[in-house]
Amino acid sequence: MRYSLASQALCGTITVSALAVPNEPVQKRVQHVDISSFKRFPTEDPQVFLDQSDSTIREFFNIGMFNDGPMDEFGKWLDRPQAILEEVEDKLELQFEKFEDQVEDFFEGISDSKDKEVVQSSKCQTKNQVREISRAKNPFPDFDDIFGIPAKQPPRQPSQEEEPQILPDSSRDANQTEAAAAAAAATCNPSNPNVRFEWSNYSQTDRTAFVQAIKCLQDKPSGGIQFNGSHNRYEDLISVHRGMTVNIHQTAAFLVWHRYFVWVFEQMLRDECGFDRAMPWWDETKHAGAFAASDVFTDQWFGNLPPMTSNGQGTCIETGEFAGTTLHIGPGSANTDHCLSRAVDESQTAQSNTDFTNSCLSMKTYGEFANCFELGPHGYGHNGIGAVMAEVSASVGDPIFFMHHLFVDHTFRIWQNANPSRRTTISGCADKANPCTPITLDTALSSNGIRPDLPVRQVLDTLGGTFCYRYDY
Ligand SMILES: [Cu+2]
Repeated sequence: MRYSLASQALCGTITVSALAVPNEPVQKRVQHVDISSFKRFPTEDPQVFLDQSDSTIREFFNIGMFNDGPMDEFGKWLDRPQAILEEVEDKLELQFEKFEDQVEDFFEGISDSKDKEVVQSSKCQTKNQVREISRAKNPFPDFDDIFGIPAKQPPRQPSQEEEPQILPDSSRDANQTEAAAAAAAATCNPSNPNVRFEWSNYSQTDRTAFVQAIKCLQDKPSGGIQFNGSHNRYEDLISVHRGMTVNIHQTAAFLVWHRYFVWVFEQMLRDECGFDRAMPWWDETKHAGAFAASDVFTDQWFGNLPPMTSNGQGTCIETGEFAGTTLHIGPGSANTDHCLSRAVDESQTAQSNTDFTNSCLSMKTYGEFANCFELGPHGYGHNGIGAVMAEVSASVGDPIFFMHHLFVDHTFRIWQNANPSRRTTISGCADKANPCTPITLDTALSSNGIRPDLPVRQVLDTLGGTFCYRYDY
């Protein structure tokens, strides 16, 4: 199944078409457009345009604009969850038929008016005039204006020569207030946010900088006695996660709190350890059933991933950048010195596969998706890596925790991309009390003071201003 937006303003004719089936185009003159090449929208804020548009157009543009990934030369979204594509296919075809009718009506109208001459004699050199007329009369924009350069751009491969772009990010200010966050909301350009690169697309120098910044946190003193059991700045994060475990797992806070937590971690790397690169993420679906072979688990980076011992125990990690790490928080509520250990069970990591992930992505409600993914690939990832990672409350002790939760956040964002309302609504219980406290857009997410609390409404939108990031696919 392939989609492409065809957009042409050729001598007075605009053709817009959806191509649903290869070799069976519903329209001629199809032009394949990489939507990642969006330059601008007819309204300053793309969201305003989307909000004013028909719901299906909105859905289409939402997918187009916010889809995290490239298209191939046939206009097919790469790595786009198939379920979402299938869901929208019929709607798209209908919508584009309607659109074409409107465009035809519009030009028929022109041919009966004083603009007729303009159109008939337009040829190509008066294309701009036709566009002006079209812009004035057509409820839809001239798509050339939206797309900018209608050429496919190759997937971005960061390298030493071309480091991933980091935009000035006011959210890095540790002393940021709510007001500053609100001000920042006006500055996130959704078409040019920070990009989180999948590990295999993340350069060697970026990998080094990222891992060294984590080690830097481990070498800094704890922020204070409020972080129970902590012996260093990194362990403050373990302490915060453990202290909140009951309310942030198996509640509606799971996805938003962990997104916020990964952001807190990112801000610490930047503000406290000088990390100034793009963030990575780790696509676990590529390594389902073979985590140990992933090159995050190498001597160069996070160390190896040994199998469970014959008596079901983990093995202390003695290779990689975190070799010999002593953890002081955990297991559970204890504060006992213990090593960073792992115990892979690939039958569990096998559950982090694309089918399982897609089955969660097909869920319609926040609660269904969250539950599916938390207990599914998220849980299997923790348990599959094993040992420290398998002990929920103190699992942050293994730095791979953040790579795992970047994968969780990636999936959350892909789920949100399918429908704009998923960035502005939430439901469910914020705790396990009976009756529970309902989660709302104003529910505060806290890191016990490591960074300012943020309300759910800001965390739901990764392009909302406080956050300004997308994933490379
Ligand atoms: Cu957690």
